[in-house]
Amino acid sequence: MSTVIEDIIARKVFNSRGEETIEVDILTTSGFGRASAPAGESRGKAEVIYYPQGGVDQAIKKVEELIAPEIVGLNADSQEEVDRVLHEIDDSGDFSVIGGNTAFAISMSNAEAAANSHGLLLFHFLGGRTACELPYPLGNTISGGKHTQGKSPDMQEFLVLPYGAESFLEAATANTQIHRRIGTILRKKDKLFSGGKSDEGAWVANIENLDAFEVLADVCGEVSDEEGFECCFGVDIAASSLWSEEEEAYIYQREREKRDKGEQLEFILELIKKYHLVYVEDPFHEEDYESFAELTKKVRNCLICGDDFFATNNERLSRGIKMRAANSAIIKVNQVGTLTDAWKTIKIAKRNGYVPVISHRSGDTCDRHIAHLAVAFKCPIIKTGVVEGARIAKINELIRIEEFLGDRAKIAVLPILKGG
Ligand code: 2PG
Ligand code: MG
Repeated sequence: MSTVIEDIIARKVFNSRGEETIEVDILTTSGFGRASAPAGESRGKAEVIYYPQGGVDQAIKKVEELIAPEIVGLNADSQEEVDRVLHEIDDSGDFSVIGGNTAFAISMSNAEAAANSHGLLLFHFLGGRTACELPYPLGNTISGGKHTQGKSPDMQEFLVLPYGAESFLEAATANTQIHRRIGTILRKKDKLFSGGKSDEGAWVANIENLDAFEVLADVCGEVSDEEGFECCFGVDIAASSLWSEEEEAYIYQREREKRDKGEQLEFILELIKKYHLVYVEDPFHEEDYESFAELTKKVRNCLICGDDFFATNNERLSRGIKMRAANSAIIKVNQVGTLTDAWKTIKIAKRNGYVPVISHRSGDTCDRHIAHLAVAFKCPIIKTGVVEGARIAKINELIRIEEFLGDRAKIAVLPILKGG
């Protein structure tokens, strides 16, 4: 079988928000791969630039005129070489010439084309025969912050993690039950609640931050008892969107509170303790390495995860590791552009005991690749929502992978139990 790239086709499609995005097909002599790029709403400053000036149309032109002549003829098996050529064509450092999402769609469709040429599923091709660990699904149940409009909590995502489940299917089932039940409670709590959901399919309600934690605590407790395993929860504060440089404080509009650096640290510590949070993402703005390190030192059994903070960027992660800032890192391939770059960041994270959390974007497509990356790269958590088409595409793919693996499938090992 031959894995030589014969053609590359780029087109404009839409993401779950109805925004234009790029999709790429790669054809080899004996296979085919397709990938479309997602988009974030709350983006880290260190992320690559999604598109060149002129948007998706310009990106497609770049594929046809600049990229195709260099990529066609390469071997799809050589992922690193394909990704290196993308960096050679665009050596801006932030992919502003061809677009980070252009690089993403090419890199990912190449991986799939290679796997398909060998007649293998992507996770098997990338992870080898030993790849048989399923991640825990970390699911968004209540939205706030930049992911909502109008009245809602200041914090961006209230997340559930059914840590005690023994299979992916069991875990995903618990998440849907928790999500549904939270909807019922919100109907009672917010008289004007109309069942509205955010881009990620999480509920949007007129409640305070702390109310959201109370609802989560009640529902997770109930579902844990019924299911007979622990369903824990956490939060993505997305603190860069609360931080005011002028006031040197985090502005909680909903609570009418301002918290300086020290107060924010105390507040987060109290939340972890009171609600036994097992996961806290971006509790500080993306340049505050010191506070990340301070918090990490003070907690046990709780993942302190960097998203905007690390931006899947291996240099930022390495700096964080030196300071022991955070103990977990979100991995979003389109924050860096290529699969090789993201894989490098995952390896650095693992080598240093940081838990990699592979993640969707708030504006996503029905692309299922991150489900495969979670298994291939042994990421013990996948953050991909609970309901909504683009999220379910990934959840359902993991259910299929678990079935495909049969007796060999096992759920990931996570070095957390209870926050505190
Ligand atoms: C986040 C993500 C995904 P966005 O902050 O973790 O939930 O949001 O894609 O908007 O950056
Ligand atoms: Mg985040």
